[in-house]
Amino acid sequence: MAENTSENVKFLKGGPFTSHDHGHGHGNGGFSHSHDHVQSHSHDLVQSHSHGHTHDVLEGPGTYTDRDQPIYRSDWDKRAFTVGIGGPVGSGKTALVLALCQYLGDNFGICVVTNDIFTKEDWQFLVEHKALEAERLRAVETGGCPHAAIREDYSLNIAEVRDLTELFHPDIVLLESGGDNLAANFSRELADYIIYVIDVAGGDKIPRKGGPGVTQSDLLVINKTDLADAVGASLARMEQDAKCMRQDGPTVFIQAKHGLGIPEVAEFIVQTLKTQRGES
Ligand SMILES: Nc1nc2c(ncn2[C@@H]2O[C@H](COP(=O)(O)OP(=O)(O)OP(=O)(O)O)[C@@H](O)[C@H]2O)c(=O)[nH]1
Ligand SMILES: [Mg+2]
Repeated sequence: MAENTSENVKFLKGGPFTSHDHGHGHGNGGFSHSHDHVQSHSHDLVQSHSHGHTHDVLEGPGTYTDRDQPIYRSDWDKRAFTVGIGGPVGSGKTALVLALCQYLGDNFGICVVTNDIFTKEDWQFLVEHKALEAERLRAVETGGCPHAAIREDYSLNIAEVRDLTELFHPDIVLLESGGDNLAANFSRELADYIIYVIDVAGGDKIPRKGGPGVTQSDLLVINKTDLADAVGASLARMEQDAKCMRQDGPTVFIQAKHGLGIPEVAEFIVQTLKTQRGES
């Protein structure tokens, strides 16, 4: 395994001076981008601000059954299967990424891209814990609201996935979003499979509060079940609310830090990978 140093891992920085050629702009100070879309899309942006990106104004949280479906594609040799892992700050996204690398790493080629606002903290954590060879771990510094880099202008992340695919031909690239709020969710054009991580410590109200991550992710993960008693959270209530908010879409309870529930999460990922690659 290669030595884990900051020198042998790429660290990218987003910002207003990055410029690519693309058909639509986002009203963010000249930051436009290009990517090879399998499907074209448009953004119905109601508001435009000048703080780095624009915000979608949501009419509602959407529903699991009507969520954007995975985009059919066959360019796996250019862009590996991507798993987006989003969720509020501190819910356990990085702990889940580490656990998935450890669980899947022997049987699947894995790479990881972390997103942080102004640091490379999560990348550092994964390097220090030897989640993978350091070369397979990349950090994107988003420099703004994290959801911009996973939904509105995900060109930096797509570029990383393409580069990692060319270098390592991985089966799976795990993309960790920066910690965000309940309004954030991955673009389907970036993530083939979308996991949203919330935690018990946030209170058992979180599933019923909804938001696109809770309602429209392919898999809702509820982490830190070991803390339920400490914070007075009812897991049964969370399960019931999640079921209701997601029209019976899947929810898995885990303890990422202790490796509990990880095989179940991994199984969802692998099944979807096989289905999308036409292997099952
Ligand atoms: N008790 C408990 N703590 C956990 C569990 N999983 C993660 N943690 C802890 O929760 C804290 C936050 O975990 P992270 O994995 O950094 O969370 P994150 O969602 O990646 O955080 P950001 O990227 O900063 O948004 C860390 O101190 C973890 O050790 C768990 O299952 N149980
Ligand atoms: Mg993290």
